[in-house]
Amino acid sequence: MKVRKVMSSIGAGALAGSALMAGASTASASPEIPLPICGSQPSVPALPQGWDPIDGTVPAQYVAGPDGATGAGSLQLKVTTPAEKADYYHAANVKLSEVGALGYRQHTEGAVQASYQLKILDAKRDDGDTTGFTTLVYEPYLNGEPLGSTNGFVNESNIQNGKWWSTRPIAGASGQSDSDTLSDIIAQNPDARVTAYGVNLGRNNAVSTSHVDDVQFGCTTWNFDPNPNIGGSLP
Ligand SMILES: [Ca+2]
Repeated sequence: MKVRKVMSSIGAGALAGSALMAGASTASASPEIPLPICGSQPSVPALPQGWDPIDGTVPAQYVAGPDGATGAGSLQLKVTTPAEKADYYHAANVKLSEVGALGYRQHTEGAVQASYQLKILDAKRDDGDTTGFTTLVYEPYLNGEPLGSTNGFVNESNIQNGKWWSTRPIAGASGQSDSDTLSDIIAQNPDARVTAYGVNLGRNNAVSTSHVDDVQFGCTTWNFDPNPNIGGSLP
């Protein structure tokens, strides 16, 4: 609530594009975090609104379509070799126990669907790593959906209730073969917090092209589109 009071005093609209300010919940130095902007929000190449790759080897692309995309287009993640990785993330600073509804829409041609990911700090690492870093991953194929092309967009809704796996060994989850519900992971990692959320395809995936749209993190849903054609001429 402190954040919202600050926002209202200095004008939330002026900050909505730059979307960075200090965390409000602790007196110690906090990482800058994006403003929580509720509702459906546009992310386009000219104004990504805080979306960036983290360690992808091939860029995520804003593209027109495919059919069924919300608005004019979507975000394309495409890998052509198992060494490639395409990802796109938005910063956050929320305790894992306090995240709201999570979801996305994905459309896949090829082998593997794009995953939804949460970057985590302060989880209980089994190997003694004190940062508690891990990435929690939701994969459609680990949640009852077949691998391969989807023949259109699939709504992955309320995935906070699904099974997740952890890229690092943490209490309650260790690797792809040990997926667990988010609530069980939260129960065993009560201090875990989310530092970023996003979507990913690869590494170690066969040739796949996935389109993603309407990425939901709590009250915010991101609609990826190409730049709008504003038309007219500049003065
Ligand atoms: Ca869209």
